[in-house]
Amino acid sequence: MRIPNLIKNPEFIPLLLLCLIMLQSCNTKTASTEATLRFNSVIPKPVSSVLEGNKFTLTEETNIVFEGNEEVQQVASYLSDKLKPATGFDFNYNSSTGEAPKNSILLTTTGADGSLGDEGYELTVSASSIKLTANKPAGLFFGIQTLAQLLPAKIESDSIQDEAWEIATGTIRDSPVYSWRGSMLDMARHFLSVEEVKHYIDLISLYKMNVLHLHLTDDQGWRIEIKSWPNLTVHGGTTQVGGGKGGFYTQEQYKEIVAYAQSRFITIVPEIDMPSHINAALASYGELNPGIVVPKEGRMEIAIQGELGKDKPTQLYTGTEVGFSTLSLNKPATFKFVEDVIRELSAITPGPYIHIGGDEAKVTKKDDYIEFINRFQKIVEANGKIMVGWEEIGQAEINSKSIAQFWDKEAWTEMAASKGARILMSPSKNIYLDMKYDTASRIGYKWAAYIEVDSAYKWKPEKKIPSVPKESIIGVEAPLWGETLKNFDDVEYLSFPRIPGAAEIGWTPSENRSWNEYKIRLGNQAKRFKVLGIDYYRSPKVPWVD
Ligand code: TNX
Repeated sequence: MRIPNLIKNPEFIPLLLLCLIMLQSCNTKTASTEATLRFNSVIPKPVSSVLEGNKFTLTEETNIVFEGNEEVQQVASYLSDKLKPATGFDFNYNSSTGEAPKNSILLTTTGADGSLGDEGYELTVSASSIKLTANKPAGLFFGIQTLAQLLPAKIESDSIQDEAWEIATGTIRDSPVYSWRGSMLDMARHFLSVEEVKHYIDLISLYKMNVLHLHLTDDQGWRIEIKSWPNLTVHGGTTQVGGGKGGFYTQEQYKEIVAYAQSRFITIVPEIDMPSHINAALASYGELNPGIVVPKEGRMEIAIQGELGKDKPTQLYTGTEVGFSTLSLNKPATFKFVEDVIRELSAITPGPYIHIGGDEAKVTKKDDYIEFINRFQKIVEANGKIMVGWEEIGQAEINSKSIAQFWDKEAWTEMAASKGARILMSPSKNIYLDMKYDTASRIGYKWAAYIEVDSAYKWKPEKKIPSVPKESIIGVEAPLWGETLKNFDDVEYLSFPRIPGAAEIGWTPSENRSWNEYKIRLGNQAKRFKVLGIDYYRSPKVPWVD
């Protein structure tokens, strides 16, 4: 019997159907279940993602092409560096014009939709090529973070992996709701090395955060070299909470951190905490010490400052009390010191912001406090920068350029907003990464709240303080205070998995977010956390998929 006749035979129809089904399931173009899942699990959740369902596979022949300026070329180079270790492929990147050539990833700043803004992007994955379009290089960079999440988790590995580098086809259009999406590290309480800070930058950049605030000074340590006041680090940098050896960054090292952050579109915001939280400076320069005597009850270590008296250096402090030290308006050295520090710091900080702290000035008279902040604002602005301070600065005559960081008291934040200042949202009950998850957490504090992964996610920045309008809010920042952190594993344990949630709160409009949907996407990040070696808290609230 000839074959066409065989096909015509009704008895063979079931067999024929079976063959067709088998052919379909072996269709080399259809995306795998995993690739589809990845497409639907991106964090932060994109504004719109439309899955098509075929696949693009990264191979040795895939090229990276770019269209745009030198900064676009640098993003292309970043992409090539990011994809190489795990795939082992040598991606060349060349400039090009027009559409993406077959089997290529095109990065372009031509023809982007204006509504995507400065940080938005459009990512189109077809079976034959990938096209990433944005108005600005920052948008391309954030689009690359999405692309990385569409690839298998092993793409984050630093050694060659045997893996089919499949990406589901479809289109993602995306842009952030807030322009400040950050985290803060407190190296004053426990020092962190340059390498550790860079690693943290890499981790937060995976979720499109764009600010890293460095809490560089506090009672326990001064961590940034100030050339005109060398003892700040020579002496004030030599210890930390618990009495370890501390450390500091030379200006060169600080510049290295800033440049590394810049290459990941992250702005460094340096903080010099004043007029309180200043003991490390008072211990380094006696002429700054007003010799305030504070009550002794239960605060032995604090009392030392007063006992040593005016104009003499205080002792270095390794405890964890807050708010006991202060600068004085009446000392001739005070503003020479402040001006020198802000001037040197501004000169090595390309970003627009200088954070002056301003929190918990418990032994500074209220009128003096206000005078301090007013003068800090002038000094910061004279150095061409924008002043950022904790919510307490709302009590001073701050102007509409300044930014107040809400952490606890609504009233001061409202005062700041009513003066036209922008508000950075860091509500301690929701987003303080140093708060324990629950009673079993091995490190962390609980003074604000236990913050499980769900309550860290569920709040809405624009609903937090009813009288602060959404337009006043510049964004969201997740601070990680360092008193209880001894090493980088501790940093990871408290920040993951709350960092992806904080990043999503800053990126995705509240009306597009829901915990029940988010927790599934977060659970799908477990593989990525594992490849990245992140020592994360395995919350029972999240359906982890390993
Ligand atoms: C309060 S929040 C502080 C920090 C502490 C932190 C510990 C804020 C502006 N100040 O000095 O490290 O609590 O959770």
